[in-house]
Amino acid sequence: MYFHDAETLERSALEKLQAERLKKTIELAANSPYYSEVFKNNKIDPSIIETVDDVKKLPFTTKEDLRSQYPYGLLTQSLDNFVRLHASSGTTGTPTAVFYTQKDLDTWADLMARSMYAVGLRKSDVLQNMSGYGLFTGGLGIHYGSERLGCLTVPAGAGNTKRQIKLIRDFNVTALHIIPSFALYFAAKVRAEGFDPADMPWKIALIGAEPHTEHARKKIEEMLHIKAYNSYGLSEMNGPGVAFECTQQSGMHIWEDSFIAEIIDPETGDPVEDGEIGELVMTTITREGMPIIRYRTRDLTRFIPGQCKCGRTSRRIDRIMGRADDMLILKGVNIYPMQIEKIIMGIPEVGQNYVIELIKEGLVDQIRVKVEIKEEFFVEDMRALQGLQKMIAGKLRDEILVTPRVELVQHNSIPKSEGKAKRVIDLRETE
Ligand code: ADP
Ligand code: K
Ligand code: ZN
Repeated sequence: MYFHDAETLERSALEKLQAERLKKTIELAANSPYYSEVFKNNKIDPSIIETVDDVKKLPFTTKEDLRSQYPYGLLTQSLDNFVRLHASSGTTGTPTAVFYTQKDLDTWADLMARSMYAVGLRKSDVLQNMSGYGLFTGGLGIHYGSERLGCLTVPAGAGNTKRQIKLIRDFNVTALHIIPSFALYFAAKVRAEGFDPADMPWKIALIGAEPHTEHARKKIEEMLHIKAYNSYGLSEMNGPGVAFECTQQSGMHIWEDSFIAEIIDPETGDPVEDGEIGELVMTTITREGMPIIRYRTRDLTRFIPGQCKCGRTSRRIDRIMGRADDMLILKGVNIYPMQIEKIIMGIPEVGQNYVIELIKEGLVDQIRVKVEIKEEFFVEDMRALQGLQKMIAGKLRDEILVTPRVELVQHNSIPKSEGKAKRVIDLRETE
């Protein structure tokens, strides 16, 4: 049933383990130029940690801190002990670099293998990794995890859908790792190549790396005839394999024997009430080369109360609502891109892609949602299109409380990137 004993540890035993590992982490981190300074200034040493809750006594680490320490400021050992580096994809600015010792890579591969096991993958599976390789952790991270589990692993990389389909058919691929915004596009391509997704050998898709809604997941599952599981991670915490859904599909288990997770109010830094939405803060407790303490992920989510039916004791987080950086403020109302996705993905006429543009109308900010419409609905009948446009704008207003501009565009007319989708584009300076 489970890949590792830690998945079902009693809470008290798990928290004791976390506290021990946190103590050890502080000891290790003190060897890095950055934390030795931070600890000195804040009078921090391992003795202040008695329970896992004492993590709150430690200062936060932000993306800016990592940037200011670029590249080596957080390393606890001399560079010759490191064997790999990754960098965040830089979706929101200058990248940050993360370094791994061989032991760190082994820990990561184990966590990844555990994650894949939790959704039903076994060594008899054949996994095709359709995410880009390179500095992005979704390539090698998934790859080594899949090998660790014993799956035959096809390092297809991103793009070239024709070749992807051939590999899948030739090698009887049973599992895909694919970015959600690409998955819908891919499903359409499979049909366009003359194949019925129902006849393909795949059963399981690992989707993640970017925010997506439950609607998008359902759409992916229907269009590809596959079970899709949410995979969460970030390079600062290794990469994928931080939190993962199990077959229950009811939230992502955080691997708490490796990470301490908190959810805070991004404004005050205080913990939110259990079940409330806030910013996820993570501390590594099994990483030796580059431990990171109380990292402000900028990702918004909540702890799901209660225990999962699968029997794992680790807490679960809800799907990521978006990044704090992606929040739009319009007429005083906070709007998250995922609220918009939730609505438009639920409309049958809507195709695979959309983009939210931030524009200026006169002196005020406005948003324009460009939505691709399925081929069969993109009729020449202006009146029908206007009706659709109005309906979408109305549904969006009900959700986000302001009425956005809605522009309907033809199927496949919004450029599709092979990596993470850019959902919000700021055009206020350019239009
Ligand atoms: P970048 O910040 O440049 O995208 P990473 O490649 O490290 O850097 O990506 C990590 C980020 O990707 C996370 O902080 C989160 O915002 C997003 N992300 C990763 N997995 C998911 C997921 N399953 N759902 C939503 N967002 C995700
Ligand atoms: K195998
Ligand atoms: Zn579960």
